[in-house]
Amino acid sequence: MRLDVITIFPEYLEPLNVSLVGKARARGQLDVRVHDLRAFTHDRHHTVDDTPYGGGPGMVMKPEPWGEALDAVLASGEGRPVVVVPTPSGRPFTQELAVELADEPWLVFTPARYEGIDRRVVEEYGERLDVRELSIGDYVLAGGEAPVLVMVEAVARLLPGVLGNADSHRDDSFAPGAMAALLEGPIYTKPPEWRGRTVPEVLSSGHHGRIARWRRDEALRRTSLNRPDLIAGCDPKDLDRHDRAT
Ligand code: 6GU
Repeated sequence: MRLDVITIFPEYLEPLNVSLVGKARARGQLDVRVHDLRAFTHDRHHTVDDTPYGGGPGMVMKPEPWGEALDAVLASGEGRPVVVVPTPSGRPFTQELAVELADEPWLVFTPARYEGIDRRVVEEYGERLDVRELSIGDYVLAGGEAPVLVMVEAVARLLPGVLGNADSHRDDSFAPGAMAALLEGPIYTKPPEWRGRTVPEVLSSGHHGRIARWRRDEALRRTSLNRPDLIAGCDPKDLDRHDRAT
């Protein structure tokens, strides 16, 4: 998979060299290219922003540098990428969307600073490309770079061969399937006792049926505590007769 990121803070994307994404890059499974938006300006001050039409606080990113940068990135590859525009005004980025984006051969991210990018950029490229305005949650960040890190990590770990174990994301919270819409319950490892705290006995019982039941009960308990909205949105058919309200 190829990923391009156009930003005025290329150094903000340094974490893409670390851990899972960094290793996927080193192995050649991810081709990540970070571009400095200011390289696509022509004035002495490398201006990327200007005052908003209609007045109001803050600054707006000018369309010309984005147009030049996107044209250069598009011309450097084959076919049409999906363009992801991070913005708190976008649709929610979900696990379902991560799965969908993980199937794409090429993603281009356009994280903005200031109040955002001149609307005409999304209009212009939206006529030719699949442009997705996406938000990572109901809070406002100072720029789209951190959301790009979030979205790239969510997508990259789904690529074949990136997470050592192909089963690792089967039971993810939010993964489609048997545990659909339930959060994962608590997990334990050795030692069997730590500061007087023991591991739930059932987990050492070797009884796979009882373990599965216990895990589902804990998942239901944690979900009703932390995300009651997910229980409310649950298809009753996905709850079995042993599932109890907690
Ligand atoms: Cl994608 N961008 C910014 N600036 N703030 C956000 C966001 C994105 N998602 C949630 N808050």
